[in-house]
Amino acid sequence: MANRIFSGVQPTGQLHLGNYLGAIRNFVALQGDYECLYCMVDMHAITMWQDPKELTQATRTVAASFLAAGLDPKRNIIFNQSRVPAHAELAWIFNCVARLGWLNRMTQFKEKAGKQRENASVGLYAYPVLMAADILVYKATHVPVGEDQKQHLELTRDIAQKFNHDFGVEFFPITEPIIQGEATRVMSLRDGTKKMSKSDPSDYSRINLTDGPDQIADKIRKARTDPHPLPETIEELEKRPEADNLVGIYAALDDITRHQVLHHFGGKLFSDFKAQLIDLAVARLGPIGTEMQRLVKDPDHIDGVLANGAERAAAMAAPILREAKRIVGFLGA
Ligand code: AQP
Repeated sequence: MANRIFSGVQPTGQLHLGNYLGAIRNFVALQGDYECLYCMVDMHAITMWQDPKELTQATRTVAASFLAAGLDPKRNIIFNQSRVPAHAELAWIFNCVARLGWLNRMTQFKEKAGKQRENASVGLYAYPVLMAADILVYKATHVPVGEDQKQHLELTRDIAQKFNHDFGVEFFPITEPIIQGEATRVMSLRDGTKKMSKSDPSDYSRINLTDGPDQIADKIRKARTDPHPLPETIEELEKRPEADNLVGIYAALDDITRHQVLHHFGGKLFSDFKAQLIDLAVARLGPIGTEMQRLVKDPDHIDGVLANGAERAAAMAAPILREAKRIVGFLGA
């Protein structure tokens, strides 16, 4: 089977450095070697309340970030999820394959629902099942994601395996995650033990892709560190979460290893290191932010890209969904 990639980003809130280094940048790197579908997962977004106007706008902004980061809409299929109903249809079949016990173990639901579990939407609970449908409705073989999505990917594999086993077929592939780079889990700039996240109330916890040079510099300067100079070894680094995070970000942005960063900066003061990190981050992220700002001013262009992508995605999904329905025994499939 040909290698095929699917990955999605939720159009919620501000896209940040974690989304970029954990996911979007890898999408760009993979576009030559695989057939790729990249999606704004708006149906996932509404598992938590979204203001309708902001959802529409955020969908365009995520699309703009994909294009600004270097994804070519001709070589890749770029679209928003809700335009291709096959995702929802396959998700229903998978709701009947996945087991409650499997979903009960999902840590993202526990984190997002928190103490308000009884009040969480059914969609938030079923989120990983829809994610499995997103991937398998295209028989995607690989999914580039950040570390936080690993458990959901395992569930996708379990669903594919159970479907194949229950119906005695070899229909869905057992998808492999691609979790690569030196920053697969970028942490908050305020707390090295918490993931950098769109929903963190502190804007200083993250670098947004639309932040200008002054904001990037200010946030990195204020990023929490410990009082010691940078460590000299990886073993020492791993005991210091804030240092580890900044070194990982530097390594990922410069396409080198943490080891190489320490070779250069080990024993130096954080103030020196941060000054270099600011220059690097501004050089790498500045052009993306500027291009995003330009693209969002032309919503017709973005809407055209998404409409075209959805058409191509729907055509690819249709025969796979039809066959899945036939396997299940749905009359008329
Ligand atoms: N901190 C991160 N480090 C590395 N990768 C990350 N990703 C998210 N945060 C980090 C990866 O970005 C892709 C798209 O994420 P998403 O928007 O679909 O999911 P998310 O996890 O909901 O993003 P946030 O920022 O963490 O949002 P909230 O605050 O709502 O929880 C995925 O590949 C993800 O792994």
